[in-house]
Amino acid sequence: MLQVTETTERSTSTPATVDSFKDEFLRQLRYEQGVELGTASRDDLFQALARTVRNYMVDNWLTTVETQKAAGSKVVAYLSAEYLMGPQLDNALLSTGLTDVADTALSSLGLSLDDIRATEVEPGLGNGGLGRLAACFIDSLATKNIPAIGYGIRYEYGIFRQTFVDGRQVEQPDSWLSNGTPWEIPHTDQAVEVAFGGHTEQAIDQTGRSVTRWVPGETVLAVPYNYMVPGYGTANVNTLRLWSAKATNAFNLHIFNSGDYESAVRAQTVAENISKVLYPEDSTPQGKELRLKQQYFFVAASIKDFLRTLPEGFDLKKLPERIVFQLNDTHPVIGVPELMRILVDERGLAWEDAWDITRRSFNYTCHTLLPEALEVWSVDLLGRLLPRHLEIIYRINEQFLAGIRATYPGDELRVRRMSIIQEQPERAVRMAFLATVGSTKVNGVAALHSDLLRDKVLDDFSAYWPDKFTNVTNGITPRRFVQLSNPSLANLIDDTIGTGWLNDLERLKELEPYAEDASFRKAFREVKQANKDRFVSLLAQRDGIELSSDALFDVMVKRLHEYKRQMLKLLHVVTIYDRVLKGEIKAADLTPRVVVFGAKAAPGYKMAKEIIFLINSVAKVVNNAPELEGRLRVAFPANYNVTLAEKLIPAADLSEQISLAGKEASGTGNMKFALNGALTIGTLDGANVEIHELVGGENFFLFGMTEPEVQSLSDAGYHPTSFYEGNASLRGAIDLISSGIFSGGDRTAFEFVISDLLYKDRFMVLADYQTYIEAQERVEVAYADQESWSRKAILNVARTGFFTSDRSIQDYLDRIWHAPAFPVTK
Ligand code: Z2T
Repeated sequence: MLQVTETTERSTSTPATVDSFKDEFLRQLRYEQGVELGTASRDDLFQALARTVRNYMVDNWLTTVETQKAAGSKVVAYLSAEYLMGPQLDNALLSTGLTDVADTALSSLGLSLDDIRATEVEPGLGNGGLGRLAACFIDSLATKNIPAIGYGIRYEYGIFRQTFVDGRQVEQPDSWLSNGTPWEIPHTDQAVEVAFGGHTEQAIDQTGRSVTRWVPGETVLAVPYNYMVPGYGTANVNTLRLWSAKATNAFNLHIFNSGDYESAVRAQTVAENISKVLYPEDSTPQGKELRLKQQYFFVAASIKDFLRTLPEGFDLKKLPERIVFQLNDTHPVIGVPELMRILVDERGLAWEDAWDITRRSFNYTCHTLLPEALEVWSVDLLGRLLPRHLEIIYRINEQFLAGIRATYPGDELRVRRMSIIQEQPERAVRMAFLATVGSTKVNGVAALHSDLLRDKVLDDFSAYWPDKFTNVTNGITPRRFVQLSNPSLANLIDDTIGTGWLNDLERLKELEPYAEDASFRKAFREVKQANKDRFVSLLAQRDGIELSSDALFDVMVKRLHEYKRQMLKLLHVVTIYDRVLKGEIKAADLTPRVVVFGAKAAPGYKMAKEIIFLINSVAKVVNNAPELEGRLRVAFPANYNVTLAEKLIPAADLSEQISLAGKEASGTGNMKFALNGALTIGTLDGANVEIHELVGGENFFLFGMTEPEVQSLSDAGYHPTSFYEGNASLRGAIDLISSGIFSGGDRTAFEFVISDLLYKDRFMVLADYQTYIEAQERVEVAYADQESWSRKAILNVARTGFFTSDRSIQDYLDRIWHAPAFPVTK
């Protein structure tokens, strides 16, 4: 039998052979799934295979946990309400080095790894960029041997499954756990209690001091579920710990004692609802009570979980040497008053000491600039749910504002601006301010974003604490988004510059000279073509969408949001159609183009849902328009998720990153596309600025206003109607939509969208229309010269190694965490 030692010894402590792998797989199938090979369902096969691979990670995981504990090294605790992990099997095979072993073992049983991997249901425990970033970061932390733990929530239902009914989005529950998941290990015995509600009272402690005590109204259990997070090219396997809510024994006792069995059971449901479902709003929090409960639930459990690992008698003043909590946006910021409560109320520390420890233990990453995306919690709700925390927040605020008054005597306007408590339209806690006050460092997620945070959103704070503010530009894991999703490109890179670049991504620079090598360009184009073919057959099978792969693939995938401007992309599509209908251009002269959209709308976001309906309506007509001679196709596969992204991104020629400048904090899809050899058409927004700088202006289709230009236009008074009136092509596109041609003659069907564009257009779609169309014309010209296009595409790959999340993590380490790597030796 084939013995694959070279790849397996690196990271598994049990060297796997094809035979031992096969034995373990068959054992799993028989004794864990309880089926015969001959009658096993696809899911049986997947579960058995996944657990087989998982078990090859366990030894390294246990060793990692033990060695890190013994060393007492500093731990990075990443606190995130979302982890958008994507399918796990391939990544586990890659990091254990077992891909070939598994493939051979399964083949010898007459099974196909490809078929089995396609059955995996991805855990969609996130909305979009923020959740996917958390997943990339824990991958890089493990790869870089950093003692780290990811804490989050094990939602029973992740992000909804999107379907289209008559072109409109309909949400279905994502019951990703219905067959169970092989990747988790629950620890009911390690559950911790989390309290809510009740009131506070004054008490006298043993030393005769007056102390505040929180007398909660209810408690729930937080049960941890562990997921292994294997590093790549290392034996290090870190932990992702997701909490699930369970009713406490008190609930069960209650069931016994009360005659009212029914309402007792109902109370149990209430407790367990906490981790029931992920809130599907990206960047527009709804202020729901259950959401605040979720936040406190996972943060309180996580802090307790970490504190109990400290040795008896540990001097809490040394806490910042042992842990650093990273707040992934404001969702976990209730951890700041929670740690204060533990230190002051439970551990008896003086307020000042506790405050010093707390501030030194937390750091805050902000992910937005949109004012409506900044979380606030009404004082009413917070006081009801967490009365002691509200008192602590008040005291933090009092002290903080005393400092402001001392520095800026008489400046009460400033005090009101900076207060953690807003007064209008209702008294509420500004979570971003609490996070800023309670943290050592505050970072934005791309250079431009960090500048705008410092100079606009949090300018008073940066004036007061200039050293608090820093930048860490986002990144993506090249293991998942190059090696796994684009194996053909990865192979070509291996063959060209050798291996080792996957965890040293700047080495992609070595590809630069090959941009001038015609045979490399040809090979590179063949990779892209093969990826298009692969995507086309996937879409035929997945959605029944028939496409030609012989076209420019123009892709816009991201959450549906007005600021991201899917409408601008759609106006381009409609403009082409309009010009062909009017005979201004000949269909035969068009570069065949496939426009792919992928986007979920928050279920309560009316405008976003209407835009989805409009895109689907335009697609239906355009795809059947004989005038276009099949030169323009619009595909909008439903339920864009990580699984689809991994197939779609490698197939793209053109990456649409067209948000209004100053609105997209970073974007991370933009990085994935560039690293897979797509060219970007984009504005100077978020990380586009850095991509543009790195790849060079000749290799990027730049258009649109800059952030300062947006600001001046807005200051001067923006009137979208004048752009409509002054631009015939734009008028043509908008009029075509209003004509009813996309709605069976109904001229009012898209009024909601169109009248907003004409009279409000908060994100200045009409102002950027002309330069966008011109940039698309440059795309057409550039694509016509395939050799030159390939050169540009190759340079995009070669010059974007900076965007590995390994580099982001190194920046966090250098600028914020200062936690040493701790390689695990087996
Ligand atoms: C989110 O995905 C992002 C920002 C949010 O602000 C919330 C969510 Cl759920 C509160 C995104 C940003 O929009 C995007 O620009 C960025 O790349 C991503 O976070 C990761 O930083």
